[in-house]
Amino acid sequence: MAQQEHRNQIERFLGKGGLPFLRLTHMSGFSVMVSEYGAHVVSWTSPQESELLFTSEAAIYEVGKPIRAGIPIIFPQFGKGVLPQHGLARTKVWKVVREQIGASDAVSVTLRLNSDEESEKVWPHPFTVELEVVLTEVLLMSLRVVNTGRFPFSFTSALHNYLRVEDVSRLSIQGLRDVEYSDFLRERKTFMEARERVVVSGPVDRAYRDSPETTVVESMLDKRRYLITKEGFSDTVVWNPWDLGAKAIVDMTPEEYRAMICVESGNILTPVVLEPGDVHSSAQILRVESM
Ligand code: TA6
Repeated sequence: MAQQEHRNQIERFLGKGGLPFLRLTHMSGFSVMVSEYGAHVVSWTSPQESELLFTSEAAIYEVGKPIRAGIPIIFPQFGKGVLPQHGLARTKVWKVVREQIGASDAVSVTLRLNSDEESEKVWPHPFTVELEVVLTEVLLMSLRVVNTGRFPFSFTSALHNYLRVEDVSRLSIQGLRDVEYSDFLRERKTFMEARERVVVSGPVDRAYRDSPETTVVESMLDKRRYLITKEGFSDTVVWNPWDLGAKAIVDMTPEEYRAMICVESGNILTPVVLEPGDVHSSAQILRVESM
């Protein structure tokens, strides 16, 4: 089959739920779709047009509700706490502040979210957070948090990657051996990972503390390997709700847990403390390889 020609470009359009989206295409044939609502990468496709990220068929595209897809941005609270689950960023409309189309290299977009009266009612800390999405043959995402207020604040954050796989029970996760983890399904008790290849055969929800820079997910049936490299994120979360968990999730169909694994880059177990005027930067690179 003749290889389709691609050129670097950015298109803007209204998509599901009437929400504004950007589609970035790279000359290599990779593309991503970013929702301005949540600064949420909802799709990442390979030159062969395979979708690499999971989206639930029951995903809801409505302001105020998180989208069960792709890479939600978690800030300033991971999980439960004083704020709604997983914080504020994923349910806010961000502003596109920069678009860049290089002739031969990257295609990128930067989105920004500022605190406002509404956010300060529930989280009384002035902030600016920016997400830069840079697409080449790999997908780079950088998160920059600025404390624009007069007092220090602390936050937790994550890039909540939903990787698409043919069958979650036929994958392995490498790079976590000898890393301590906090098991959210066992009262957050800590354990040491003994396995070279972590396999998933039931519900899993854990955060690996100070995990190595790169984690690798090999999906046998897809014959595909995902490499997740992080910087400025101390932890790696592994999550799959399995069948009973998925049944309790309204925006997920019962069998879909098989088609996803979340391997996330985050600052979760140790919150980041940010002094007034200070900036915290974190980033991840997603790569995909055939096996
Ligand atoms: O990252 C894992 C996790 O925190 C799980 O505990 C699980 O509930 C998941 O995120 C999804 O959260 P959500 O609020 O999107 O349903």
